[in-house]
Amino acid sequence: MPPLPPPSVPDPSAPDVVLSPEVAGALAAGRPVVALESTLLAHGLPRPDNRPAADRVEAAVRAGGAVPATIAVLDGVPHVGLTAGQLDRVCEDPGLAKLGVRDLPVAVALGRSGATTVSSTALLAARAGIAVFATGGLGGVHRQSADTFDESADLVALARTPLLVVCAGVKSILDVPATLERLETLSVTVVGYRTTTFPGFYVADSGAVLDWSVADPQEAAAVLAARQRLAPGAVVVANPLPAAEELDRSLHDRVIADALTAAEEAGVRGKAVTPFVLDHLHRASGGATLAVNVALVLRNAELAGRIAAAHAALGAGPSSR
Ligand code: PSU
Ligand code: MN
Repeated sequence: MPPLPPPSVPDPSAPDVVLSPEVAGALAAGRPVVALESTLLAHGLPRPDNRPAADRVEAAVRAGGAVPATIAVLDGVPHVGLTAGQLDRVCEDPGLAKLGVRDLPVAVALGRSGATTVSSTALLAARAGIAVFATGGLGGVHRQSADTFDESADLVALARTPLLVVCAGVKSILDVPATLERLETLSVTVVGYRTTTFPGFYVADSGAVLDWSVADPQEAAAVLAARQRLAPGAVVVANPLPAAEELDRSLHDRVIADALTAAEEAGVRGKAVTPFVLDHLHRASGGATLAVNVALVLRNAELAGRIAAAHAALGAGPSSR
């Protein structure tokens, strides 16, 4: 019997990314599309609450006027736009890998599956021709970074990836001022949405001040179009929760301090830190951080849909080819 070819040999004719029919049709017609990441589903929200959240986030993008394209790698294939069954896989598999940009070649070459972070989602979205992306909170500089060197790969990825990302700031488990300094160094454009205070993820205001704000989706789309003409790299639109919806401040400060101590004591390192801390917060707050996390992602998804629609109407950039 002739030997079977080794399963890990990549097919040189295989596309880099597979677009769902709906996403491919929208991009070809110049209709607005919003990329969504899957790490926030698989590693940021607990099972089984993550599965209905995935549908609600996609529905929020549609409510904003765009087609949602959730991104994940399944059996070595980067998918842009997932079926319901593929979303089930992402949300149900407790062993699903967390893939940053550096992990993508391994997953693709070896036929593995994984959820994509902000960094790898942005890269795959840009490759697919999608210019607008929604998430919860960006990764950034961790509070003990002077000792651990722990800084999310999201930051350097945004420095070189041409797209706009809507977020509620950076996760407040991080060192927010240090993260803003790094975004400045990396020349990532940061604008507040109707505010010049940088949001604090679970809370409306991180205390940090921004130089710029945009007043509506049209202004955000215009900033994206200008960035696309002028320089590679991303535009961050920081969209705060309304004060009435934020997490109680004293609960916020207490559970975050506890979660960071627990991570330290458990010796958690590397890419396990963020999922560990988020999970600790969801349990320590009795689900309060989970509810706020989902609420802010939904708001970001809807705003991203509106910005993508405004950007498509400009007739500029990859999403309106
Ligand atoms: N936003 C959320 N929840 C999350 C994340 C973002 O509301 O879980 C994820 C994103 O995928 C982001 C990642 O890229 O956390 C950052 O992980 P790290 O700190 O290991 O770079
Ligand atoms: Mn890290």
